[in-house]
Amino acid sequence: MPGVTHGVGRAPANIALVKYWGKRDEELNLPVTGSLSISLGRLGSAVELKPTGGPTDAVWLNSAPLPLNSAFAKRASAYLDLFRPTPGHWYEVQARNTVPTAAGFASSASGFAALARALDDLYGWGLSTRELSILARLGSGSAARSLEHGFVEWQAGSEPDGMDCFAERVAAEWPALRVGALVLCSDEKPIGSREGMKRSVETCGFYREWPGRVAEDLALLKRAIAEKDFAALGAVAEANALAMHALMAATRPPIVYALPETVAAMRAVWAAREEGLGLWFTMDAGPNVKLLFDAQDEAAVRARFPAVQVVAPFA
Ligand code: 2P0
Repeated sequence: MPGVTHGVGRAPANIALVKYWGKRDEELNLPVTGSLSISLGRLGSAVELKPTGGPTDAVWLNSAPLPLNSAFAKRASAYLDLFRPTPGHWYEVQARNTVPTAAGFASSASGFAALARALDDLYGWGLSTRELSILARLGSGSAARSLEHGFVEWQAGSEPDGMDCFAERVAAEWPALRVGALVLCSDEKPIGSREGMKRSVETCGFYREWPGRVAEDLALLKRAIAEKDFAALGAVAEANALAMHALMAATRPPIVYALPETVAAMRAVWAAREEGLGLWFTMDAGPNVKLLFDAQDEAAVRARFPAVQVVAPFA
């Protein structure tokens, strides 16, 4: 388009309270089940996108050029292949994470959601949030949930082309909700989510139980959100994360992300709860733990977990 020189986009990171683990279509990132997340407000990604002369794409992360064979640069280029007006039309991607780098929050979701917004801005498509969610999903499944703030539900859909597979905001505000990141290890994980969930679908003996479990957990979570029942929200999120990690452990070869520090943090949460503190956790495809609590308990949580990084999703 003449005169259009660059596009920009921003998107929040998100943490799933009911998890996505397994696809029915690997090319379109269509999930087996729905999922429901909380977006992390200002923490996320910002992307600036410019067509360039080439001879390749140039991908930058936090002002540093990424090697073209790095995982993120390869995934970004493969995604941009879907949109090049002509072969050999190259882009410069300047991605910035506004998540503290070591905070342990996934950046691929906010990165691809921000990139979808930057493409929409560059080409002036004027896409709806629903259409942007579909577009972002093609880069990374969980990116479908990073187009909105607050609670976001991603519908699994059933159409083979995925046009009914997008995420939408759940109409609810919960200003006192806090998410705390406990960064226990920032080494690269032994196996990425993409490969791990594929392996679980193919080899986990009770993967067939998972869709029913997710359907129940989604219903419980939506009721907890509607009723502002924090204990119910925490209980379903923690149980769903543990069920996902059980699927991972029952995968062949097994996938175990937890480290001794992860188990110690889980036990510390349970001990705090025994003593009456309203504290729950969730975990993703890695060893770090995310705490869920109410703002009124922040001092008590910080006293037990001095290194916690606290996020107020509705601030
Ligand atoms: C989630 N995770 O719901 C789950 C919980 C990890 C554990 O979504 O292959 O990076 O790009 O669709 O989105 C991570 O998976 O995988 C993820 P792809 P993605 O947040």
